[in-house]
Amino acid sequence: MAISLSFFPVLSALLLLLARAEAAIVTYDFNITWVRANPDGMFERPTIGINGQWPLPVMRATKGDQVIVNVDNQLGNQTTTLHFHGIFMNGSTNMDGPGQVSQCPIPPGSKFTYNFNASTYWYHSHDKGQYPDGLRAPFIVSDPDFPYDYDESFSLSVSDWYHDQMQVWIPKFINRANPTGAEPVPQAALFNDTQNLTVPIQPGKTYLFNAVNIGAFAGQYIWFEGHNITIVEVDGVFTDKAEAEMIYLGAAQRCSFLVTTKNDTSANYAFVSSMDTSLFDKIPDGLNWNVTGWLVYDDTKPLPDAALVDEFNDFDDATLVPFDQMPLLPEPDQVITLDVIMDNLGNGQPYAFFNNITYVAPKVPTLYTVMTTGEDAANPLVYGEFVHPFVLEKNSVVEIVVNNLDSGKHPFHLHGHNFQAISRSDEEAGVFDSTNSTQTNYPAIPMRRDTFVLRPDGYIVLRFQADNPGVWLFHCHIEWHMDQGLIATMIEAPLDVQKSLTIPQDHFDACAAGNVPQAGNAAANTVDFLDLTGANVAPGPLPDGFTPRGIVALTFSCVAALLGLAVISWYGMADMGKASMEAEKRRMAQMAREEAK
Ligand SMILES: *[C@@H]1O[C@H](CO)[C@@H](O)[C@H](O)[C@H]1NC(C)=O
Ligand SMILES: *[C@@H]1O[C@H](CO)[C@@H](O)[C@H](O)[C@H]1NC(C)=O
Ligand SMILES: *[C@@H]1O[C@H](CO)[C@@H](O)[C@H](O)[C@H]1NC(C)=O
Ligand SMILES: *[C@@H]1O[C@H](CO)[C@@H](O)[C@H](O)[C@H]1NC(C)=O
Ligand SMILES: *[C@@H]1O[C@H](CO)[C@@H](O)[C@H](O)[C@H]1NC(C)=O
Ligand SMILES: *[C@@H]1O[C@H](CO)[C@@H](O)[C@H](O)[C@H]1NC(C)=O
Ligand SMILES: *[C@@H]1O[C@H](CO)[C@@H](O)[C@H](O)[C@H]1NC(C)=O
Ligand SMILES: *[C@@H]1O[C@H](CO)[C@@H](O)[C@H](O)[C@H]1NC(C)=O
Ligand SMILES: *[C@@H]1O[C@H](CO)[C@@H](O)[C@H](O)[C@H]1NC(C)=O
Ligand SMILES: *[C@@H]1O[C@H](CO)[C@@H](O)[C@H](O)[C@H]1NC(C)=O
Ligand SMILES: *[C@@H]1O[C@H](CO)[C@@H](O)[C@H](O)[C@H]1NC(C)=O
Ligand SMILES: [Cu+2]
Repeated sequence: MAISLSFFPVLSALLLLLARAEAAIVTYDFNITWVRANPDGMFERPTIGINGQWPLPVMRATKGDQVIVNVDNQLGNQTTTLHFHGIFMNGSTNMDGPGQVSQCPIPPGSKFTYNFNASTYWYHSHDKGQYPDGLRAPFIVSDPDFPYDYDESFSLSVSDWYHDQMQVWIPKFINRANPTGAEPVPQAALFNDTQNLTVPIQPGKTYLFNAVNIGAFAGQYIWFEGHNITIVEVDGVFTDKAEAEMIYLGAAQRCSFLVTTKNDTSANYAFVSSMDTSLFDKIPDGLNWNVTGWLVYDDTKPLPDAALVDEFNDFDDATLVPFDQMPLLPEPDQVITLDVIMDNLGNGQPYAFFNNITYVAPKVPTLYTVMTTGEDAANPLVYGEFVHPFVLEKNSVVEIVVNNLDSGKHPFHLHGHNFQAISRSDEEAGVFDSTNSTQTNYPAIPMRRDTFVLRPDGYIVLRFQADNPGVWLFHCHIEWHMDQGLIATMIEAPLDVQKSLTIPQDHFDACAAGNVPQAGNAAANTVDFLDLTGANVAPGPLPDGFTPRGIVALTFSCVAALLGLAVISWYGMADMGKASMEAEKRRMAQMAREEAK
């Protein structure tokens, strides 16, 4: 797993003055260590800390600063990496962080330096599904050109929280005893890695909140009682002001907003984040999926309970307009269409797919394949089928269409870029039809961000210009779905990367220490780059004629109530022989008919 760091612009007149001076060098020394923490007050657990502390430090820099992060992996029993989420890593794709993509995972006992220039935001692990274990925090990048006035700013993280470690959860989740791929439901929601957060404020002022969802799974509805909020930035892109009563932040999304306080101090006000329970297969008894904080005008007055909200009326981020008014990019040179499905493979385990391909990490980090395969680096074959590579031409306009053939929401994230989010359908709209002029009626000034939520059984259309040579993942930011393989790899201008990039020695040292090959194609073949023999592959498909989705749907809609989990587990554990599956299918269909009577 890797750790992602997100950067939020924090601005003030003071910073403006400072920033006009020379770009600074900001250095962080991060020993990654196990600590113990109990942020929801219900359970103390081992959590991944930095320099013996958790919550993690909020990283801060000003746009253009050179940031150096010296990582020392002192976990003892896990590799790690850091991903600086939302930072474009323009000219430094090797500093982006995903393990086996742009670097080797950092083995326990090894050191590794990230060195990059801050564009705009959080940081988190991008290795071992690890960031939900605590290795994530906001990264605030101030921009001296921030266009709006405010008096004071706060960073504000929201997240879900699990009591068990990912090394415990992942094998239970991707398991044939969980054939439907039901994601583990978090135990709590957190604000700023705690609950009951109190925020002292003064009347008649304007506060800027840099909010980031650093959670693993749950999207969150966020609102402030008695106060509207004014959105001014999403994912590092300044927007025209937009007033909202409530926002929704999918996993990994950021939003900065202004809150203007009242002129009287007669009461304090709750603010709430509510996990999107539509993502949960079931709501466990006793779960509180909300977390409350308070704007405290007067600390001698009570902190009122949050009022219940009947309906979530969240602001539609697709209607935002970027402050720079950048127009719609021209017609694309390359269109990449990705169909999302969740399904089982022959081992009975649940996986996630783009176009029937589930991501499997290559033997050689993809960037190192770029660097060591000469002209063949422009041939997608060398990266291996299960990396799901797309080679992009320098400066071309690329359109990504994602069709959701699944009934869940997915927050899709592109590394290395903001994309224009030019279309998003409602739920149940079906697949995108590029010949339908209603669907291709794009806004003249589309909003840009780096993470965009795809609705159930609908589609999104994204555009960006390939002006950042490097290796960039495109993936769902729900950690469970990443672990299930919902990832494709954009290999942007690989021959340019070869010419311009130098990889520092400590990056190779991490490979050597972890016995990871550093050269050749995805199979580590350094002689014949087009020979992928021995490359990592996904498990084989289910036998012909077997349709687990049908059975799974039946199991849930009709049979679960009758037979309970025993049937689901039986299904998962059963031999995947065709005859027995067909028999089971008939049995289920029969039961469904009986149930319907
Ligand atoms: C926050 O307050 C609620 C209600 O009093 C309480 O149940 C919960 O344990 C508190 N959380 C923490 C982390 O103290
Ligand atoms: C990191 O760990 C090393 C070795 O234990 C220690 O010498 C150093 O002071 C630590 N650095 C920080 C910033 O805590
Ligand atoms: C790694 O170490 C932590 C802290 O001691 C421990 O809680 C965890 O179970 C260990 N993980 C594995 C996979 O052994
Ligand atoms: C970072 O900025 C410095 C100074 O502006 C520049 O010399 C350097 O090339 C930049 N690094 C990258 C990776 O772009
Ligand atoms: C959240 O925590 C960060 C780091 O401790 C702090 O700087 C920030 O002010 C906190 N935000 C709020 C709203 O209290
Ligand atoms: C918030 O905005 C809505 C409409 O956008 C408006 O009806 C409501 O009165 C506003 N509330 C406050 C507290 O300003
Ligand atoms: C507070 O008072 C100032 C000055 O009288 C006024 O401009 C402002 O609109 C008031 N703010 C609110 C939220 O009522
Ligand atoms: C969480 O908040 C929502 C919105 O107010 C409410 O409908 C729901 O009942 C709350 N859940 C719990 C467990 O309190
Ligand atoms: C995925 O597989 C199904 C069933 O074999 C097939 O109908 C479909 O066309 C495939 N989709 C893609 C994008 O290849
Ligand atoms: C075109 O798309 C719109 C919006 O999704 C839909 O309502 C309409 O039925 C489509 N038209 C055709 C001819 O498919
Ligand atoms: C990367 O930098 C080049 C110029 O050095 C610029 O043209 C391009 O727009 C940048 N790309 C991104 C994504 O920031
Ligand atoms: Cu997803």
